[in-house]
Amino acid sequence: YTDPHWWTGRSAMVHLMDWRWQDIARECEEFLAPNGYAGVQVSPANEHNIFDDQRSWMERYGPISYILTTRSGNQAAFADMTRRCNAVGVRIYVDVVFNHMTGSGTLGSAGNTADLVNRNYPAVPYTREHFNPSCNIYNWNNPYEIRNCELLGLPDLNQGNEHVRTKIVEFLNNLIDLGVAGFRVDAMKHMWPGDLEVIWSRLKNLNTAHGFPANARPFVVGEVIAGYSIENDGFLGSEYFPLGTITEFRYSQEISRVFSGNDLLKWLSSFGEGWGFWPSKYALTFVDNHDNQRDGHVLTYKNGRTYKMATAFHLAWPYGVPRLMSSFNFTNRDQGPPRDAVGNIVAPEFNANGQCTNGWVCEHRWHQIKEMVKFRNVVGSAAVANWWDNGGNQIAFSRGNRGFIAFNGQYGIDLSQNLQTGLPAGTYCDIATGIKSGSSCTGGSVVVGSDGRANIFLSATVPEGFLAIHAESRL
Ligand code: LM2
Ligand code: CA
Repeated sequence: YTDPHWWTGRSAMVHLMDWRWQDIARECEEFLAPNGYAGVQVSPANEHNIFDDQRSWMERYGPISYILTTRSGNQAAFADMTRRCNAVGVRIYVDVVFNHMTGSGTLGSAGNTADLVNRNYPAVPYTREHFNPSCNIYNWNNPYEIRNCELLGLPDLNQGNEHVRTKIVEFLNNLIDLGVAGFRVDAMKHMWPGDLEVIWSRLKNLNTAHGFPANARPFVVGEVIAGYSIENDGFLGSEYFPLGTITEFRYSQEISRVFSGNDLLKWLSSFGEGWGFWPSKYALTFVDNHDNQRDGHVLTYKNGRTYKMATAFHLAWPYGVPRLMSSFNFTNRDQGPPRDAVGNIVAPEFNANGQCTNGWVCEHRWHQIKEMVKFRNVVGSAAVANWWDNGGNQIAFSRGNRGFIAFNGQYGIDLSQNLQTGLPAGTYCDIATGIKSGSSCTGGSVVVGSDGRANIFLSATVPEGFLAIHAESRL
């Protein structure tokens, strides 16, 4: 469950939060595939409660049934998306919510209803006997409470119940039939690993008609926050390793802390297992996700320069399975995605530079981020080499002889050094400031000598804060 089934030469996924299926299909064809993106995490696809006038994004984490009709489209549109994205080598991972059902709102996006008082969800169907007895999670270190009581007061399904297992398996197998490559499992730490193992064992192999090899198992990223030690959390994240990868929240917190200026960049030389994070194979990494980008503790699109630097490091560094965030603009936490007068989600619109304009942020289209995805694809599995730092906030390293990147996070001090890039001699286009266009570069360039060394200059005020060159940016 740890293989994301990426096409050869691709290496990063992006969460297109709250995009419609038809818009994702088009984005796969027109932008993601041509720019080497490997996959998309899509928002929950099953029927959810309709909240209020604001049509908050949170709606989609309150299931009403497993019918695939949401604000993003219906099952036919979902199937069209997976077919078109798989055809161009972009995998679809769907956010699945089955720890709980909605605890508010009684009308669903497919027109079904819920009777909250009686725990009645007829479109599944679930009734009271399928839920755990009602209790609050008071002690987050108690493994029984976090699994069997109600997260945020949401009615908690009992995954030990045979009928519940059957309904979840049917739901996930329907998505597999429709061509998904895997799942983002919401609230995974609130479900027992043993119950999930039974459910996983009943899942089909991925659909070969969508280009997956025979016997391929779905990729899984489980939302598991913390779980660092029995003492702190009452359970271990490693209990979930047999089920796939899990979200490495420490990665998000620490990379944000470092690039916010609260720690030295030089310590990044051991980022990953060296910082006590999960083994790389089981770690899903991100700078921000749809939850913590709203909490103000991590870097997000709102930070601009430091966010681009953190994301560039994220993509340049070989640890974990990287997931990028692609947001809609928000000014309050609960705000929903861009919509029209009657509440329907609207398609992203693009300016002449290909940047989103009408409320969608589209970080994945930002020049530096798009180009760093390419950097990651070009360097492939080449090892980190030629690490250099100034003892503070200026760092540089290569990925074998395939790519080289330097960061200047030192306030007020230019980076001006003659450094070993590991690359063959030549003139290279700096992808942070430009792109290669024929035999010239639209931005800065770097001249690498026959000894692999180059004069690297990054002024303290350069907007991007980093410089990167790779085998395919050679002029
Ligand atoms: C997650 N991961 O494990 C999601 O990433 C997160 O976004 C979800 O919460 C959470 N688990 C449950 O799926 C979000 C939001 C919550 C919101 C829920 C459900 O952050 O604030 O809960 O979605 O919409 C809110 C209230 C809650 C209330 C619920 C009504 O906080 O008290 O429950 O709405 O359905 C009665
Ligand atoms: Ca639970």
